[in-house]
Amino acid sequence: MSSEKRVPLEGYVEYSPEEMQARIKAFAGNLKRRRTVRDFKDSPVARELVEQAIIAAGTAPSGANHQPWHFVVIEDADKRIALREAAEKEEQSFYDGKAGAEWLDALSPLGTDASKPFLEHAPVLIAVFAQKRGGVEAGMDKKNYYVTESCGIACGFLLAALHEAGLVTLTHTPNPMRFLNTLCDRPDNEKAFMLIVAGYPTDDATVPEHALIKKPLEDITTWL
Ligand code: IYR
Repeated sequence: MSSEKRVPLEGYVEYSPEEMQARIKAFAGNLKRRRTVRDFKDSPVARELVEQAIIAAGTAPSGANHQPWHFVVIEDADKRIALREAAEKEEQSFYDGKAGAEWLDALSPLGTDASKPFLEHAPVLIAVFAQKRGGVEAGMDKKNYYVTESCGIACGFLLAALHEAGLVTLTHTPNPMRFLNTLCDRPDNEKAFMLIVAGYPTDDATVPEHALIKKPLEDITTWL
């Protein structure tokens, strides 16, 4: 039985066709400048920027609108050091062979290794947790749906928002991420989904050339 109640659509803005073209070009052009950065300054980030970015992430569509995510913002220096130590331990075994030859080969143009100094030096780490159970309001305990898809979209919004604010980011997925539950004091029914590092790039920050290769439109699109 449906308990549906409907309200008028509010907030829709109709643009002229010219405005639409200009807006989408500006938006795409802006996102095109986003790079994953690993060289962070230790300059602090204003809390309001992170809060607004999380507000943006929290508007993502989700299964049954249950919003199956929780964002833990880690600013505390001791916590960042502890996180670096725990992540580097996992990464060491990953790079020492657990990853397998094909994976390590795929990573070689990025030049990544087990050393993760940015986890200590970047001012903000956002650990995103995925919730198996929850509901449309905090404290509910219903089954959540499409949790991975929902959290993936929310992380996309979060990355876009932080970029829009003028910060640089790194999506980091230490594997396994169980240690994040303890470190962030999150319950067992939540699973660490992604760690997003945010801050300002150092003046001499570099990115791998490999990262500049983006598939052209015709390679990623089919029109029927
Ligand atoms: N989590 C590891 C390995 C890694 C995996 C992928 I796939 C990347 O695109 C980048 C890194 C690390 O952070 O080094």
